[in-house]
Amino acid sequence: MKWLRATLPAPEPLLEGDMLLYPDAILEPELLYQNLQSKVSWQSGEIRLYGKTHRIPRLQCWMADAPEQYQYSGQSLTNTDWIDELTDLRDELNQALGTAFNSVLCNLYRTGEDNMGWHSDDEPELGPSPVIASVTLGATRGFAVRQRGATKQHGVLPLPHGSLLVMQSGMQTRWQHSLPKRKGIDLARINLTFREIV
Ligand SMILES: O=C(O)CCC(=O)C(=O)O
Repeated sequence: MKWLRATLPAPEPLLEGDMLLYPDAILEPELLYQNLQSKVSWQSGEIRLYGKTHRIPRLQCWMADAPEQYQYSGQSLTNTDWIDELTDLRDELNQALGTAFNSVLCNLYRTGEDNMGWHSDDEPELGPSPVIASVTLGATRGFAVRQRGATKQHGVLPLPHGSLLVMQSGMQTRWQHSLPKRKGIDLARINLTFREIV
């Protein structure tokens, strides 16, 4: 099954080209959203911060060719088997973007209460200047960015159902991002970040 538009429209460059937004990139976003909700083995993880264990405010699942474990933002993720939808979409993205993605981190934000804190995706496993493709399905949520070293938010980009955001090679060294809580959202959102573990 094809999930990515064969010809992507010209992207909207943001942050001086560190991010490219393709608002309508996924061909059947509703079908992909439903399939992922039911087929991905969503897990509830824990994180240890300052000696205390906290439940992560979202569900997640990590699929990769290798390795067994991935250290990500203070947690250790265990590899699960790929599902067909995501190997298809990974291959289409690699073809369209000239990337070599070999893993995907899936996040399920059940309601507007689920969120992700400020971080850069700068784990050593990703190499010094990773390109990351981020696909959004379901609820539109704001993707917040701020400069690394800053405390003030630079802006918030709403990511709609079926969109593709490509974080280019300079993004993780210059910027941090987060997915803040948003009141009054009952619809779930799925985010897929395709990465290359080098
Ligand atoms: O859900 C999002 O759009 C952000 C996901 C993210 O920051 C990540 O997977 O590192």
